[in-house]
Amino acid sequence: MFDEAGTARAVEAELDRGTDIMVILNEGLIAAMDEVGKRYARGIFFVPEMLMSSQAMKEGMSALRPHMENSGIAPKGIIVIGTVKGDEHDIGKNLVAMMLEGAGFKVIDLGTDVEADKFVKAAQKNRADLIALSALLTTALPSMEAIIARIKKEDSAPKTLVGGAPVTQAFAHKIGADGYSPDASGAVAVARRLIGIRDGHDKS
Ligand code: B1M
Repeated sequence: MFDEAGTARAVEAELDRGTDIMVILNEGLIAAMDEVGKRYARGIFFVPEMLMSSQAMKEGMSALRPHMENSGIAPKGIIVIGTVKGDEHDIGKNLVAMMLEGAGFKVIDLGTDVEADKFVKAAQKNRADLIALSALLTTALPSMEAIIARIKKEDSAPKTLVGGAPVTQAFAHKIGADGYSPDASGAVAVARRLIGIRDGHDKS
């Protein structure tokens, strides 16, 4: 569970065996992090264990990344992504970014703890089609709401997509986000739909 090199080796071994990338992700890496979260909630693990696990997860994702990027063919749109202000969690956001890249989008990743103005400026500079916001802490949800409100003040604001463990469809609707997905693969489908709707035709 805390074995960074071992996690990357296990991913590579599964890839060599021909195991589907989504199976490695969902049944291997994400399932392991779910278990870490459960143990943290029960007081069996503490922050250092969560950190060590996240390093192992990142190594596993690095081993998967080249295989995911291979599936992309042509740029389909430009997406600015980040974890909202007040939240440092980035594994889910990185996964969403990786899958969007793999699906052929150009992704500008602003990292974690990102303020509203930074999203807006990056979107303007890169002429982004979509801004994607991730949050893992319930305490970061008001920040997500404020960022959406700030983005919507812009003339011809890009579409917005939100997600992360505490985010629900109802919350996304309440704060005025254009799209919501509970997971990374769903985020790709929603991004495709939103970018298609914005331009009146499918960019692909
Ligand atoms: Co923290 N943490 N953490 N943590 N951490 C959680 C989120 C928590 C649920 C643990 C728990 O209590 N069971 C809890 C939040 C409780 C709450 O808010 N209700 C929590 C807490 C409390 C904290 C601290 C406050 C702990 C402390 O310091 N006392 C602190 C906060 C720091 C901060 O942000 N300011 C903290 C710190 C950390 C670490 C730094 C140690 C580490 C993060 C390392 C990193 O990200 N680089 C960490 C970790 C690893 C976790 C858990 C264990 C795992 C999160 C994760 O990466 N999951 C987590 C418990 C859990 O989630 N089971 C927990 C795997 C990842 C693939 O899933 O990010 O959910 P996830 O992404 C999913 C979906 O949510 C979705 O797609 C992904 C899968 O397909 N998704 C999107 C995510 N973003 C999306 C965006 C989209 C669409 C879908 O569109 C744009």
